[in-house]
Parts: sequence; C-alpha cells; structure tokens
Amino acid sequence: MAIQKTYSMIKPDGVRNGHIGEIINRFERAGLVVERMELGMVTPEQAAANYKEHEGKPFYEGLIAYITSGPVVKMVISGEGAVAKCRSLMGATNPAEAAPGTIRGDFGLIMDENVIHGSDSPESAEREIAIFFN
Ligand code: DGI
Repeated sequence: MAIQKTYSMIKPDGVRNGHIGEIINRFERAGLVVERMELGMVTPEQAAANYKEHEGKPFYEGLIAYITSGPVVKMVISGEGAVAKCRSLMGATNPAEAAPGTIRGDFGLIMDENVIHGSDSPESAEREIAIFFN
C-alpha cells in the first residue's frame, strides 16, 4: 500500500483530559510517523473551513464553539495507508458506539466531544493539511 499523509488533531477534550501521549503512542505503535506537530488554538476561520460540510446543521454552532474552546494538537501523520489506519485507530464518530480499544472507545464520552479528528480521504487530508499548516 502506498505511503500517505493524513491530518489528525487531538481535540480540546483530548488535550484537557491528558490523552496526548497515549494517542501519539498508539499511532507510533501502529507504524505511523508524526511528521509535523503543533499545540495551539484553532482559529474561527480554520474551524469554518474544516467543517464546511456541516454548515447549517443543528450541531454546527456547538461544534465550532467546542473546537475553538481550548488548545488542540495539530498533526501531519504519514505511513502506509495512513488515512484508513488513523480512522481505524480512532473508532466510530460517536464514542458511545466506538469499539473498546479505539481512541474514541477508550477516551470519548459524548458525540460533541469525541477526542480526535482524522481526515476521511487522501483528498480531505490534503485540504486539511493546507488549512492547519498553511
Ligand atoms: O470524521 P468524523 O469526525 O468521524 O465525523 P464527521 O466528519 O461526520 O463529523 C465531524 C464532527 O462533527 C464529529 O467528530 C462530531 C460532530 N458531529 C457529526 N455528526 C454529529 C456531530 N455532532 C453532533 N452533536 N451530532 C451529530 O449528528
């Protein structure tokens, strides 16, 4: 499988609850490489660009408020099949449905604060890396 890059972000609850080390450890144990990493805030512009597809949905305003509420860890992750590998380590979007052993299954509590973000395709990865590491 080809080497890919993906964008991953430990969300404000993941940082606040002290899961940075464990999450990066899981990525590295799976053979993924952290290529770039930055701890910082998501700007309102970055949030709007990243969640464009959800604009107008009932949860949109809350999602923007949450993602800009505290520091996040922004990462470019690379490796064989990195997009799918990251998504499978993350688990289902809703932590209540995420399998034990996945990041959201182990550390997430509610849909609104689900610990981590990962690009859903190589095209999204390219777009999101440009948004967060311009
Ligand atoms: O790629 P994912 O993060 O797994 O999921 P997504 O791109 O469909 O949605 C982005 C984020 O938006 C997701 O991590 C949590 C939030 N979200 C998506 N659908 C819902 C939602 N939040 C609420 N409260 N309700 C939803 O139906």
